[in-house]
Amino acid sequence: MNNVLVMSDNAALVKFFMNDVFCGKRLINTQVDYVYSVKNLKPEALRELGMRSIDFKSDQELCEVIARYDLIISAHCKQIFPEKLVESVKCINIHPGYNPYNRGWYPQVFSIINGYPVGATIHEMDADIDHGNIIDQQMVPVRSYDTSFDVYNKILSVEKDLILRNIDSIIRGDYVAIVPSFEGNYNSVSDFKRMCCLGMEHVGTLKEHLNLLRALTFNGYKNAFYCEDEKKVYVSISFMIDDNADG
Ligand code: 0FX
Repeated sequence: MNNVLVMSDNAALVKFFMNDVFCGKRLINTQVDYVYSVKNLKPEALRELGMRSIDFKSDQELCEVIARYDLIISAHCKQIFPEKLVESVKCINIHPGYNPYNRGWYPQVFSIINGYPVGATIHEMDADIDHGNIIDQQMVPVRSYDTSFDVYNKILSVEKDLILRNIDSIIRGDYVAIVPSFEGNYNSVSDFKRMCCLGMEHVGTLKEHLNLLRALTFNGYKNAFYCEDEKKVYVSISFMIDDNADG
């Protein structure tokens, strides 16, 4: 019997794991538990899925996990996995970026700005963030009029394809993982927040400014802003595409 722990702070991905990945024949020899990280401040949707939180900063919880599980799958998880964990149990990360480009937070936001490839990666975890050997990955195309939201939705779709394509070999442990050929770069959530404050005197090309605004446009979030009359003015951008270019 394999004991698998799925750790995720993303309810859509958890539903996918429950309904489409760990279902039917895959459950014959596999016991799967689902947890979210203690850092998650809005866990209601995950609780509704029957999940409980876990805190890897608690040595007791960490030791219980190490003793119980053969495989841990991290899927958009907000807590960093400690070195002791990744060195004791096989830990695999599903990451919404094309490693090693723009490792860390919100890869598509940074890719829209710096032009680095973006997509999804499944990789072995080591003590650095989004850093281990790559099991499989796929790029998504980014058009000049895609917002962060548009690219993110393409990434989620590719992530699901990658999971289905690799899950059996991950459980069997007979996949081939490749060492990334360079270190890549890392972006933090503070890098993202700094970008959200628009420098109104900033000088750049129109393309650079369009890229900045579409990188910060994501349905449901207020990101880019400037201040006027002691108020924050939030800015997002929309593009309208006319298929009939001659019309
Ligand atoms: O589930 P997830 O997509 O995962 C994110 C990071 O992309 C991932 O690299 C990290 N390992 C994980 C812990 O967090 O998280 P989310 O639902 O918070 O964000 C989804 C997208 O929403 C993000 O790519 C950009 C956008 N977003 C998110 C926040 C919180 C914004 O545009 N503004 C925001 O304030």
